[in-house]
Amino acid sequence: GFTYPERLNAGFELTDAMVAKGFGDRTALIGNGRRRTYKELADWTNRLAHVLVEDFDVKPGNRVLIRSANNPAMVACWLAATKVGAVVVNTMPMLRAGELAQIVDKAQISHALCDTRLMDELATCAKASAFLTTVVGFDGTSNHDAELDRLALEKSVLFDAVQTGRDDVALLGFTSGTTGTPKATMHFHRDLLAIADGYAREVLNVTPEDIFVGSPPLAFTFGLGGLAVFPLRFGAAATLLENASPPNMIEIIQKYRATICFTAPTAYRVMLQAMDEGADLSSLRAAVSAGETLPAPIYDAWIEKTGKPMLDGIGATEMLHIFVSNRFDDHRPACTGKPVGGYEAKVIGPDGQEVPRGTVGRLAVRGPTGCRYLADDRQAGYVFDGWNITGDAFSMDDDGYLHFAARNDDMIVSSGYNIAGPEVEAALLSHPAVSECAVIGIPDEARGMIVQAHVVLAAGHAANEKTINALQDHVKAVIAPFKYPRSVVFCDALPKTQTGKIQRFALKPRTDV
Ligand code: 3SK
Repeated sequence: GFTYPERLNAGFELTDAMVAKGFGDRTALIGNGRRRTYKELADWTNRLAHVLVEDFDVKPGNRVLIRSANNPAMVACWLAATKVGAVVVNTMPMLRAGELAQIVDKAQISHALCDTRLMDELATCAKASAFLTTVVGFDGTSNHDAELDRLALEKSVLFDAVQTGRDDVALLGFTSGTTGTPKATMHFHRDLLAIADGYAREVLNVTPEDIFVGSPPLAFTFGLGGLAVFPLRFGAAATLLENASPPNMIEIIQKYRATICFTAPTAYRVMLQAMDEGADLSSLRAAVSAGETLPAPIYDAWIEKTGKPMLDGIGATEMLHIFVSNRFDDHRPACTGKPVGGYEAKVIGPDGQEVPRGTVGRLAVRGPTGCRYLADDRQAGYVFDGWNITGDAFSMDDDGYLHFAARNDDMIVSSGYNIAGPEVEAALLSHPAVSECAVIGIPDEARGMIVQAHVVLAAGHAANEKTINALQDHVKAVIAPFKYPRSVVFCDALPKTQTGKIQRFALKPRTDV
């Protein structure tokens, strides 16, 4: 494990402490066409911290929601809220009012900092909320043209970060789980540093010369680690893209000579094609792939084209970040590697006992970070005897390498996003044309998986393209649009158990559409 002082504030450690260590003039963040040094970031976050305390009465322990796409202002808001001892909940821009309300209620959020371009859905949520009393807008384009920014301009660049304890909760990472009912995982100030001091130091060997790029939203702990904590912990730079499509990432890698990329296999497939067409991605020294199974052909093609391995890893919001990974000098195709320093892993059977090598079972892991659900009965199902029992099925070979077999749950992973089938079903069922439905993941060349909805129509509705479009638009309107069923098929009935429960596993992917 790692030892940290009893009084520890991760927001301070990633800003002012870095200036004190001599990184003040180095670039910390690149975004919205501007570079910001560590000194500028420290000053910016200190001004914001003053606003939070003096103008909005944020107290240590208050839960503060941040709503934004990936940009420097979001990172600054997160660091400032962390400095004042708040518990931060980062959220994705695509979330709708209903999804935000679930988060606000679960985490009892009192304050929200919101990119002014994304205010509508949050305002709808706030109007109906008993908890959310204060919503403040910030300028995600970094032109300082919103309430939070204007107030900050008046403040001092010096702020004494709250002396939080190393075991005080700093972050709530939300995960929708298989039922679609969100769970919040609590992470301490020390956890935020431990993922950098473990994975980023040991596996990536991050140096101040590194320039990070990637696609995961900062609202996922995968993105927050890879695009904020890791670079800032080591005096490196992060490039932040509001739209991290593969072409945009390719452009940024070439423009800034980025060295470390965090994204999903589907984006690496596009990068391989782009290299064939002349793109120069030779600056990348580390290509981290997680969130989806890495197909061996992509892994092989990457090595062939770049001469460097792709680093496949497995992480979880519950564990904060990656805990099993390949290494630059120790990697194999179709293999997720070995536990990251500080973590132990084993594969267990239904009785909780370790299974023989080569046998598929549930992956259990323990280490410096671990699952603490906020007020949730599901804690007992996830953590047993100090071991975190993940939702993934793996086998361990004779040499101790872990091999992914399947997800144990109903989660559909599409282009790196986790989509809970039941949530999509609930959205479909709220449309009058749907009498019954079930959602499954089906293989897809470009996205790994896509959502396929099997729908039994209500009387009077036609099984045609118009209805499909209407259902897709409806889902996009009620939940985050990335969750919509890209494939919709109609059927007369759904397979059910004798007690009437829908048997999703009995649904076969349909390609006749
Ligand atoms: O694989 C994931 O789902 C994940 C989640 C959180 C942090 C990191 C990763 C890779």
